[in-house]
Amino acid sequence: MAICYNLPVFQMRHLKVMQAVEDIEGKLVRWLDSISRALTFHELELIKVETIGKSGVLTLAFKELMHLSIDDKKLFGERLNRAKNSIESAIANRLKHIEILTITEKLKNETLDITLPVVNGQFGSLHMITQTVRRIRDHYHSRGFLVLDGPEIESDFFNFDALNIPKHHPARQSHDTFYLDGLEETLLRTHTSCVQIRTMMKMGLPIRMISIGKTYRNDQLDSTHSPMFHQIEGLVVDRKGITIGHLKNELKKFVATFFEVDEVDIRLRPSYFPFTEPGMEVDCRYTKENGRLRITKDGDRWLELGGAGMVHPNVFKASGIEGPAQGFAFGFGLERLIMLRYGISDIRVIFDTDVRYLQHYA
Ligand code: FA5
Repeated sequence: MAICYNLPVFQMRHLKVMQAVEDIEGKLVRWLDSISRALTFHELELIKVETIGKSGVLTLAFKELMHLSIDDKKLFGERLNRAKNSIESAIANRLKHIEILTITEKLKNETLDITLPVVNGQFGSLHMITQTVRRIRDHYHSRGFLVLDGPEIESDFFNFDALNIPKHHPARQSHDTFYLDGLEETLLRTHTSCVQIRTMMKMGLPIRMISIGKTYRNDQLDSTHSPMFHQIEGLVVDRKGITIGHLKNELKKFVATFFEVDEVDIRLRPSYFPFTEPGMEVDCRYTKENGRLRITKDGDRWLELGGAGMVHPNVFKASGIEGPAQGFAFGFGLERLIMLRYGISDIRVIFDTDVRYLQHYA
């Protein structure tokens, strides 16, 4: 409708706004259609700027309302608001849709085609820890051991008390423990011996199991210590007939498989672990050839591998084992074994992300 310029001012304003509102309502279908077909955030932004943006046609029309009578304000205000609401909700809906489209497209482009040929002949490889864990698991599986897991976040009870290490026992000092903030008596396990207790409580006798997993101690990182390391725990228990001889035999078999040698010589040296009686340190014979370590039964030196012993009666008691019980347990540090086998002199190499190491030891 054309505006007639000899009308009074208030009527002219009325007509101007009415024309603007009709214009907007006429274009609304086209805008909504463009919004519903927009494929990018940019396209949506352009429509928003044209309509409800700072200088958009609807915003300007709203500004004109203030010059109108109350009735006109109400009438045109309602019509403008209806148009504005439908534009806003259409934009919001389309925005969600475009977000999904964008993510889907991104995922499609990031898909890894595993059928593509390998570039430069560079294959991935298993980390030495994974390789070693698998080898040790295979060895014990073949000897009829169950492979069990335990939680890394433990209670004081399983990590210490049940293993005959009550509060204020000096042995707690040698395990510099990470306690969890705000959780009383909850800690990161300092050794895998807690799995002994959990297994005895759950399974009863007889038991023939190993457990391999992460352990944590507040030790300074240096060439032989890491605050996070892995341990292998072994436990064999029955009502009777399990002796130190069985322990020694099992250790010999493990060392021979692990170091891929036919014969090994093992020495059990008296030591103290509160959860064993007697407790012992496990050494094995080796020799050094051209600076490299070689495990051999004729070696002239002894290498320390870990701890072992016969399970202490207090441990059976804490685990709820009633009646006669006899058994042995052992515990080794996985990284120390890896260092010996691969000839690594610094434990940090194992945790380093240097691809050259990973490729070298693959
Ligand atoms: C123990 O942890 C006993 N639970 C082992 C055991 C099990 C004894 C069953 C008897 C019967 P020990 O604190 O010595 O013992 O630790 C065992 C091995 O973990 C050590 O011989 C060493 O190889 C490894 N180890 C200990 N602390 C660290 C560390 N910070 N970094 C890397 N390896 C470590």
